[in-house]
Amino acid sequence: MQLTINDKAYTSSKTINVLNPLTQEVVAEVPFGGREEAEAAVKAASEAYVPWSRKTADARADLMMKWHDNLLEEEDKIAEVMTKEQGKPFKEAKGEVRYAASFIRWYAEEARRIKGETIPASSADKKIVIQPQPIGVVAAITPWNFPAAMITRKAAPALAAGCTIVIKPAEQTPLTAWLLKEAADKAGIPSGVIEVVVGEPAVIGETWMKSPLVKKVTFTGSTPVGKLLMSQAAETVKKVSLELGGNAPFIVFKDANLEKAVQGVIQSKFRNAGQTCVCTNRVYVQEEIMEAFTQKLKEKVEGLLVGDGFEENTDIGPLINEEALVKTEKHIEQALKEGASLVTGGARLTEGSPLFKPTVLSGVTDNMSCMQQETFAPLAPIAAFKNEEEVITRANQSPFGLAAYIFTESLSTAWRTAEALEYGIVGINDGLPSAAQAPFGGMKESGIGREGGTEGLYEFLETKYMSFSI
Ligand code: TXE
Repeated sequence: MQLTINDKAYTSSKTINVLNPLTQEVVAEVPFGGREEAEAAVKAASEAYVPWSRKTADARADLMMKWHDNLLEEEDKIAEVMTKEQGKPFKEAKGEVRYAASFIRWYAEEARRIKGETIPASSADKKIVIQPQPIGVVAAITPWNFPAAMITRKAAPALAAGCTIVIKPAEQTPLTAWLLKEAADKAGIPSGVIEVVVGEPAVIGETWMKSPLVKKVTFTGSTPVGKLLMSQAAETVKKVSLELGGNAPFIVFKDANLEKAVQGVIQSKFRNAGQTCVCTNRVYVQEEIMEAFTQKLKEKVEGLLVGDGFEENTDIGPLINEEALVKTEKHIEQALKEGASLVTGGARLTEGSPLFKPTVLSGVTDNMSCMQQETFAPLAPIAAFKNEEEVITRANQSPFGLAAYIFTESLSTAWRTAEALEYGIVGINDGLPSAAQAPFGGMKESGIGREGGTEGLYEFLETKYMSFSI
């Protein structure tokens, strides 16, 4: 695989193998860059910044739309690579390519609507004009769970705003990132506007955080790395957007439509093998319906097929690596030891397999690690609750605040609960609340800033005001 920076091929002395998480076969060997490559990318992005930011919004939007079209044209090719390096079912990978493209389209349209305003000044001979301007070169560090969408959700608003961007994809999934870059090149997006560097995370991160040329960092990944980047970014006072972990509560009130609620858990918990930051992590069910709900969920979960993502009927692929499997096993083992019951699943498909059976636990308590930490696996722990006030308190007892879900047929219960939850995203009878036009992001330790929607665009814009004396 030929990686380039500023159109020049780079062959780092170090390489890494990209592994197929299902078979452990080597999908590709790629150069693993370091400081030199990180600096070269920033230099290229910095040189490309002025010409790109001075293009008309129409010109930027047109190029972005070509990028969008290229992604859709190459949907199968990109999805195939994604399934190989990440493991998610091919049909889900195709869905992700379309989702990734939807950010490009939405922001291409939005690029044309970046506008300022005038405000009345204190005297008649003064005019105050507010004008948003691109922030400059942006550094993006992205995770492996959504190898395409996490890139376009950052790159599309950056490009629309007039910024250029350097991207370090996760070392597990560099190939999808590279295909996105190729599609951008083919669209005619000038060299330097998007640069992708595959390489040493800590070295690249530190180089970019120290660089005065980088004006903003946007990161999706684990909380410890987010905190580290934020502290490094402080040195040059960069603008920071962080999308970190979650611990999503899924609350089912006794008046909920059970079919819908069960479907909501399936969508929000088992998609991508449970490796999604908005994944349901704790299911709270009102005690009156506990038995009926658990039985229905058990039936649905037992209908999910675990296997090779290239098999047409596969619903759940492998977990990303052995570490993720061991963490899942530990969470289940600890919960069972402390009194939880196994409803279904609970183990790998076969001994040593990277495939984990979709699992439901009942009778869990809030102090168990599966309720305290993001398991990031197909594990749904269920706990009972008595009333609204109690469940809101328990749901909010977390340092995280990304997504929450409420299932009820009562408008007033939904409204009161949604307002009281300390979460950036609340799905109400909806297990799939993410959308390009919505401001995705979390409260508390789940992050800073929003991605998607108009809010996501303004993360890449500075506000300037000009005061005219006329
Ligand atoms: O994350 P990391 P990991 C959560 C989830 C998961 C856990 C660990 O709970 O189980 O985090 O996942 C780059 N300087 N989420 O280990 O390490 C890394 O190369 C600069 C939630 O994969 O944070 C990759 O590109 N960069 C989540 C990116 O950070 C560094 C998505 C994410 O990897 C770095 C993924 C460093 N020192 C995991 N160290 C979500 N919010 O969706 C690593 N990286």
